[in-house]
Amino acid sequence: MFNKILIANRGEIAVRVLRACHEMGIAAVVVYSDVDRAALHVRKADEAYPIGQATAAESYLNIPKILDVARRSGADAIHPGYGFLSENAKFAQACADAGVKFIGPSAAAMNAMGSKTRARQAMDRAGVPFVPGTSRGVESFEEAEQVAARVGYPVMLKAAAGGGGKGMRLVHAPEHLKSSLEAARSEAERAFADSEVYIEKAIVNPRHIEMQVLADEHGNAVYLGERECSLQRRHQKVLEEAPSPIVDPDMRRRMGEVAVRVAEAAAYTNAGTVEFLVDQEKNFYFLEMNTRLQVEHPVTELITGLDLVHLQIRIAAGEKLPFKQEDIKLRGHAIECRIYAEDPDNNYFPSPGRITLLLAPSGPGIRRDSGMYEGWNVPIDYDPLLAKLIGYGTDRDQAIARLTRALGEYFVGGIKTNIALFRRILRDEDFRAAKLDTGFLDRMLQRAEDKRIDSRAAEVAAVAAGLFAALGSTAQGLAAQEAPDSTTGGGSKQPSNGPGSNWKNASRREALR
Ligand code: MV4
Repeated sequence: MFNKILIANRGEIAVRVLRACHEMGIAAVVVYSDVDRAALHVRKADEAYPIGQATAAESYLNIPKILDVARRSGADAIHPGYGFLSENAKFAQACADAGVKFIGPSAAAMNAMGSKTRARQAMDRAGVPFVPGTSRGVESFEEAEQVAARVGYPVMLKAAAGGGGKGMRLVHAPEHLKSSLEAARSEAERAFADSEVYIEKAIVNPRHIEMQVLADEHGNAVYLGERECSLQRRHQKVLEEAPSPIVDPDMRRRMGEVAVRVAEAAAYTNAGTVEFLVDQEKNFYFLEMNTRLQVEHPVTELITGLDLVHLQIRIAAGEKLPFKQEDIKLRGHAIECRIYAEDPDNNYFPSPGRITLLLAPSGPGIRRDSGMYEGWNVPIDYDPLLAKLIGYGTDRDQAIARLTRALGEYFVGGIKTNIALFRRILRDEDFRAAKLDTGFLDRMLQRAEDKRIDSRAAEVAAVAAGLFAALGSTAQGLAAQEAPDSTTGGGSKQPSNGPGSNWKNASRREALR
C-alpha cells in the first residue's frame, strides 16, 4: 500500500480524497494556488505545497509543478479528483514516466475513450449498442446528407474531440444541415483544434443514465448500478440519484453487462462511468465513458455500501477487487444536490465572496461533502461547486423527505447559492412522480418564469384598477367643477359620489402624481 498520496485538486473532492487517505492510514499531500492558501483542503492536509497563481494553467493544470511536488514530498501516488488533470492522458503518462502511480486508468485507456469516433468504433467491435450514425468524421456535406436521410431527422452533429455538449448541433430538417455542419466544424476547430464532426440520430428528450464500473489490474470488472443524471441545466448536472426510478433489475443487469463490456474493450482499469442515453421506450445507447471518479459518486456509495475512493486506491496499489458481481447488492435510495455559489436571480452568475455565516445540516440519512467553512472567501477563479448534500433513505420518498428537511436547515450567509432551487425541485409533482428527462429542469424553470410574469401581470392589473378608480373620480371632480349645478349639487356639503370622502380622493390623486 502507498505511504503518501498527492491530491492534485481542490475543493470538496480534495477533502473527500483526503478523508479516504486518513481512513487508510496514508499521509495526504495537497497543492494549492495563491487564492487557495486558506482553503479547507489545505487546512486538513498533512503537507501542503504552493504551486502558483490562481489561473489553473499556472497551478492545478500545471503538470511539471505537480510532479515536482510529488518528487519533493516523496508521494508514491497521485489522485487527480475530477476535472483539472483527471482525464488528461498526457498527465497519466507523465506520472508513469516519473514513477508515481496515477490513481485512475492507463493513458492508453483514456486515449481510447478520448475520441468519440474512436470509442464508437471500439464499441461497434465489442457489440455495444450505440445511437445509429457514423463512427468516423463526415468527409463532405453530401455524405452528411446521405447519413442523415438514412438514420432520419432530427440528427445530432457532434465533435469527435468533444463531450459534454460542446460542438454539438441539433438539426431538425435537411435545409438546416449545411449551415449546422459548418457551424459545428468551426466550433470544434476553435474548441479542440480538431474539426472532425460525426452524425448521430437525435434521441428526443432522452434520459441520461450512467453506470458505475470498477476494474482491477488483474482482468476483473464489475458494475455498481446506475445513476439517474437527467436533471441538468446547460450540460451542468444539478441533482443525481441512485438507483434510477425507471431502471428495473433486468434493465440494470443488461446495462451493467454492456458497461463491463465497454470497460473490457478499452482494457480499462480503476473507477469509470459509462454514460447512456435512454429513449422513451427505455432503449439505451452508449454515449461516452468518463475515465474519472465523478462528482456524483456518493449516491452509488450510499446504495452499495462501498467506498469508491478506498477501492480506487486499493486497485491502483495492485490489489484484486475484493468482491464479485453477485456480491454487489443495492439497498435504499440516494439523491445528491450540487450546492453552487451562484445567483439564481441573476442568470446563475457565480457568486464569490466571504461566507459570513454557515449553518450546515446533518442528522439521519444525510451526508454532506463540502469544501467550505464559515469565514472562508469563495474565490471567483474556479468551478463554483461548494458542497454536495446527499439524502439517503430506505426508499425514494424517504430520501426526498430527509433531503427536504436538511435543505431547510442549510444556511449559507454572505454569498448567493442555489439551495432554494432544490427545495422547489423536491416538491415538484413531476419530480416526485419521477417523470424526469434532460428537459425537466428547463421546463420547471420556464413554468416558474411564466408564473412570475403572470403574477406581475396581476400586480399591474391591480395598480391599473387603482389608477382607474382614482382617475375616474378625478374626471368626476373635474366634471363637477365644470358644471357646478350638476345633479350632485355643486356647492352642497354632501360628499360627492364615488368611494370615500373628497378628502380621501384628493389625497389619493395626490399620491398618484
Ligand atoms: C445526444 C442527445 C440526443 N441524441 N445525442 C449532450 C452532452 C453530450 N455528452 C451528449 N449530449 C446529448 N447527446 C443524441 N444522439 C442529447 C444530448 C443531450 C444531453 C445528454 C445528456 C445529458 C443532458 C443532455 C442535455 C441536452 C442534450
